[in-house]
Amino acid sequence: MVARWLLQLVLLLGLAGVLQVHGQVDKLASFITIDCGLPENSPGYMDNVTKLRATGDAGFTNTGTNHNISTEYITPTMGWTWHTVRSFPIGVRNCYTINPVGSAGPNYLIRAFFMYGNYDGLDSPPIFDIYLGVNYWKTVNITAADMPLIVEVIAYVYGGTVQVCLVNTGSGTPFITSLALRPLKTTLYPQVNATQGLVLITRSSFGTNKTVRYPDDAYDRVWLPWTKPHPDEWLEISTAENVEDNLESFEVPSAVMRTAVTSANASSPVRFSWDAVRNANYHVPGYSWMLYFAELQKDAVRGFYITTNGELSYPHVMTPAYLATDAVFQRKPVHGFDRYEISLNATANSTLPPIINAVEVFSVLPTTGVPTAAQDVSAVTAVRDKYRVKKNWMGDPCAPRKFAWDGLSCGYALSGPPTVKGLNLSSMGLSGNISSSFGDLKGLQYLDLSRNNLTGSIPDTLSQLSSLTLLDLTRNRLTGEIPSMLLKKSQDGFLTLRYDNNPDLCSNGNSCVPPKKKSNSMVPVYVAIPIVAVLVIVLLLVLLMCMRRRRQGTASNSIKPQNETRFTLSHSWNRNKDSSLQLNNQRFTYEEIKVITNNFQRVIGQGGFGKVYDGFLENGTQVAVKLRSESSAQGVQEFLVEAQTLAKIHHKNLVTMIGYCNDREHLALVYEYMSEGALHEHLRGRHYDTTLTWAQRLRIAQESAQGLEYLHKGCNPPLIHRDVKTSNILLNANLEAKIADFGLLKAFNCDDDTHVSTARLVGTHGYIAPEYLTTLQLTNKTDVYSFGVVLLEIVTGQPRILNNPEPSSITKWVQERLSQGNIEGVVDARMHGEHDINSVWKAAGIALKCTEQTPAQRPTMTEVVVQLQECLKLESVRCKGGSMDPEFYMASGSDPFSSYNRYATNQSASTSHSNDVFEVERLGRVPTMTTGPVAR
Ligand SMILES: *[C@@H]1O[C@H](CO)[C@@H](O)[C@H](O)[C@H]1NC(C)=O
Ligand SMILES: *[C@@H]1O[C@H](CO)[C@@H](O)[C@H](O)[C@H]1NC(C)=O
Ligand SMILES: *[C@@H]1O[C@H](CO)[C@@H](O)[C@H](O)[C@H]1NC(C)=O
Ligand SMILES: *[C@@H]1O[C@H](CO)[C@@H](O)[C@H](O)[C@H]1NC(C)=O
Ligand SMILES: *[C@@H]1O[C@H](CO)[C@@H](O)[C@H](O)[C@H]1NC(C)=O
Ligand SMILES: CC(=O)N[C@H]1CO[C@H](CO)[C@@H](O)[C@@H]1O
Repeated sequence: MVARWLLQLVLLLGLAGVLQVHGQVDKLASFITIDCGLPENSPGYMDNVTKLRATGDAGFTNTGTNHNISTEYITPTMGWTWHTVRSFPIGVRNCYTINPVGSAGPNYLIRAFFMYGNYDGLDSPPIFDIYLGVNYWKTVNITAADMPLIVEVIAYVYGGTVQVCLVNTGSGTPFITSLALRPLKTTLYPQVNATQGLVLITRSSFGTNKTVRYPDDAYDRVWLPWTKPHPDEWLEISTAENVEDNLESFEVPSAVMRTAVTSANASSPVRFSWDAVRNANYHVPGYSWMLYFAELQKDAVRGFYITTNGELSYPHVMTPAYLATDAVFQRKPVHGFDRYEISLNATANSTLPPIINAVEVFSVLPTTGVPTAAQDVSAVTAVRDKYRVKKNWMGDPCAPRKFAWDGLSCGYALSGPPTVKGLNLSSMGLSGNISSSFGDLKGLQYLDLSRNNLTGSIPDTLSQLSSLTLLDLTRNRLTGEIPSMLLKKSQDGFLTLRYDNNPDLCSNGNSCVPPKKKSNSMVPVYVAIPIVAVLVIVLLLVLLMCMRRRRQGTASNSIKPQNETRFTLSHSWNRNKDSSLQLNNQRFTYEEIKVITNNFQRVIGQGGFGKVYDGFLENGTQVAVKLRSESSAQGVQEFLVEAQTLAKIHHKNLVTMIGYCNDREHLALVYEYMSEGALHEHLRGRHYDTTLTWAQRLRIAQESAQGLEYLHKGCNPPLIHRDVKTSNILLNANLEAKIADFGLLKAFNCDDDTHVSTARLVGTHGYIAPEYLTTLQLTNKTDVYSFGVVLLEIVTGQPRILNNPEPSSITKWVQERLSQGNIEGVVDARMHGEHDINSVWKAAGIALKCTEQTPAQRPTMTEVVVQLQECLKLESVRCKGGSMDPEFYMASGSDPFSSYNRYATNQSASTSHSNDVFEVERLGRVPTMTTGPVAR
């Protein structure tokens, strides 16, 4: 039936003169008719049928390509609108943005046409989704090349902007034929409100074979003839008189109401039905319909009952008024049926059979998705337009979550709109000055503009971002002073500011030279140094010194620190002001190592490289000494890599190397002593009985994340740890976490490589990211994956591989429980429920996001640090028993990383078929009505 209905519409749009064309042209200037795929310079045209102007679509979208449908599908009577389409081969979501003129709205009728017509020569009609703004609207399922499809919705439009987005769901390239927008009077369709729209199923006129639309219908609704079931079942009747409409709610045109059907004899009912269409996105949509009646015969004695699926849906006898529209409609949507049959049964004393003039059927569309906060939208849009960002920056920036713009981190509140929390525009080729629009993103926590060609000075507006905790401006061509407010924030430890005004260090080849001490040394700086060059230098130095020392012999037995080599190659940018900017490395002889460890008396650890010993320096400082054994699997290479790395990087969350020994036979590294051992031992090992609290766990997670973030972002070239695991996270007496074991560390090259390939797989089973296992390609997301596994262990206290009874990864174990909303079944029971539930959900969500199969879907460590900070804040509020700063709560109540929404409401359809299911209202001139629901 639908197919026929649609084909009729094609005819309608193609045949000039089918309708009586009235004199008024473009009466409603606020109508917008867009013929998609017209050439950019086309002036548009006037539709012969409606006399409405159609324009091209160039002003409404800036992506996609124009096509003509294949000539074999063009018929002589076909309207122009069907001749061209615009298709969107690139990107998942592509949008049309329409700002209607005037003060129309907020309710609109929005209509999209699709006809494939083999425009791409592939003979393969696609299936894709269409969204109205941030809300799923319908799945467009094109089943044949010559099949026109019409998708129409009546909806409330936010903020005066209509966005229609086509989403590629992997079943072909989305395209569109035309798009129309008709503003509706606010009183029309009372079922439509901000959270509920109506998707058209059918809009039909009975007793006619003409189509009615604009100008007969002032809103350009299209009323199609209802196809008769059997030629003899219905009797068509009509009048030449005007049918009056006093109903503010529907305004059915007289041309529609003037015709009707009755059953052929008074004793048989008038029946018609439609099937519920199951939807990909929400299982059983609710339905809402309107039945329109008007008596066309003077002095008729006509009365009937209205039933739906056999149940009386209007509790009175229906006696339509003469030449005046009556409407019976559903205010609340009806759920739970596969098929809806309306039956009109005459009463016993009725001399005439039942009558019906018109019907509209809609499925109800939840429009509960909330768009991003308007101020953030205009700010990021301004940024996009200024720098011509070439990403998927289309449609709403943050919503729906799965289509959030690349490079944006959004905060999703329990109530209120999503907001922009982070912006990563690193390496995007941005040029020009820094846009002041960044300053309008009031909730921004981190902003990464590194590795671009930005020029000019740092705008003052950035210092007004009160939530900003990280600002990376490195490797640009910025000049001028840092605004004093920003500088102060950074000095006070509220902001991590990365800034260098020497962008060419990496490429001009002299990067191995340690930077001259800057006169303006207030600003923490880190400098690019290719690791290879450093390696060579350090090796040379080490060799030189060893030779010198051998000449000197072991004259001194004292173990005084000897500041022979100063590695000031890299500076820490962390907020810990105590950490010195210069790292002094001590070199020890083997004899000294023996003294330090009291002849290797107490073993405190054991690894592939050999043993770790307890020891004391001369000044009483306790240290850990890692000695490479002869039989070590870990080669000299790894040992040296670790030594070089630790010599030049320094961060409060990376274990500190105090010194080293490297003579012909012996390699040893001397570290700060971490009295509480490895995290692993606290979760499942020898410190098992001292249960870590949730706050302690979060702090450990956050500090480890900071250590990794420093490797990824603070070091140049970036470093990948490759062996992140709970046994490589060490805790000191204050339970501060530090990452250890850098033997497998790998550096990226300087030239913005996205990954490095390695010859062999290293790492620890259960922590290795899937793509590294299969392709041996490394990115910093490899570490993010391992960190996700660590975080899951921290939350659950479970090992990374569980045996119950089949071996299963911790990721899968957690996913299964969380998808059932079972967070309590996941949290380490040893915490006895002493934790903020939102904080745990959020942490678990972060962990799962980190262990996504696709590296691109994993967050960066910077994002992880920020998110874990929010977890800590939630937990600390619980501990204090206080209430949260409301703005923060909004940002963190629902986690941007988590795909598990614990607030998800059970959307299962109501299956109760109680009598009030079909509760209807009636509008009209109904003198006989004394009781029952009457609107207005
Ligand atoms: C409108 O009618 C004119 C004259 O019959 C015809 O040339 C033109 O192609 C028609 N336009 C459309 C859009 O069908
Ligand atoms: C598309 O329509 C065809 C034919 O009606 C149907 O078999 C198929 O399941 C539909 N696909 C989707 C994704 O709705
Ligand atoms: C819209 O209407 C539905 C159904 O009557 C109702 O549940 C919902 O609360 C309404 N929303 C608003 C924002 O009024
Ligand atoms: C409906 O169409 C038929 C031919 O298809 C025609 O004979 C008849 O007059 C039409 N009826 C109306 C009401 O236009
Ligand atoms: C209406 O007619 C149908 C079909 O004859 C019948 O099944 C149904 O019970 C009738 N309903 C009422 C309320 O009379
Ligand atoms: C036209 C018509 O149906 N008239 C009456 C028939 O009987 C019912 C109740 O028995 C009345 O409510 C109608 O008004």
